[in-house]
Amino acid sequence: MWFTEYWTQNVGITIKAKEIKRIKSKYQEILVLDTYEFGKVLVLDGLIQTTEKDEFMYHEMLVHPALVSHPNPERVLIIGGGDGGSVKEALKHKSVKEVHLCEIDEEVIITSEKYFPEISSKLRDPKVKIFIEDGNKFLDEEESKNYYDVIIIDSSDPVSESEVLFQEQFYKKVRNSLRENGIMIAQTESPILQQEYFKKAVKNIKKVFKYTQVYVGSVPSYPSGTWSYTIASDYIDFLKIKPDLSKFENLNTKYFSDKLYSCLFSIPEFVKKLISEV
Ligand code: SPD
Repeated sequence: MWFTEYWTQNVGITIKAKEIKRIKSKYQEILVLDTYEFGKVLVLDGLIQTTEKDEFMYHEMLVHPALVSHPNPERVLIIGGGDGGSVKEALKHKSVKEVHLCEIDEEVIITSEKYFPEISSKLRDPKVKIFIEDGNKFLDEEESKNYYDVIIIDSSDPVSESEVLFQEQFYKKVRNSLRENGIMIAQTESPILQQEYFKKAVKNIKKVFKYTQVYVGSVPSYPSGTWSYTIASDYIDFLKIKPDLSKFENLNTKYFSDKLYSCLFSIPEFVKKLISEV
């Protein structure tokens, strides 16, 4: 049997599956595909979120640039990311003392623990605290204010519940929840097939933070295969810092590296042009 995700009205990705499991949660339809090429694949409301084959490409690029850029990241918040891939990467950094995961849909966590044991393997680590809540509301709580060193927005695409996670008001709440030297990193969609989403997210992030940089990476199962990430801070000028090499040690990564970090912000000209238009 075949599964198709429509990336636009005119193009999509089609994957052959041995088996498809369907779970209906309070928020969305969850599919777990057992595929020939991508291993197990997690799909939310028709959109691929995680595949066993390429999850490292996305999660490493989402998590490590922010964690190596921060001088001493101890408290990390992940909004979304119920599959556990970002938690797994964040815990590789020795300085990290606590990781809060705020996922709106508990069923995503349950499904990931059942079908993606490796990706979700660190969700029950003693440093991890899971909150089943709307990330936007979570940041209204007094305890969140001025608390985190790094906030990772591991959202799905800006539709339904996730739409708010791409808005200026939300990024302001993120900024207020960061303490000194705080850094936010957000996935900001495909700069090829989702240019309007990309530009809107970058525009809103730029309105809120003093320093903002975009970088791109490859994720074959995501629209166009080229994905963007936007890192932001009121304290850290990403173009000026040079993280200590020891921060890259023992990360055991398959995509990210110190060499990659050294040219992270050398992005393609067409992406620079899109940013100049926001
Ligand atoms: N088009 C899919 C974009 C999904 C980005 N977030 C995925 C969450 C995986 N942890």
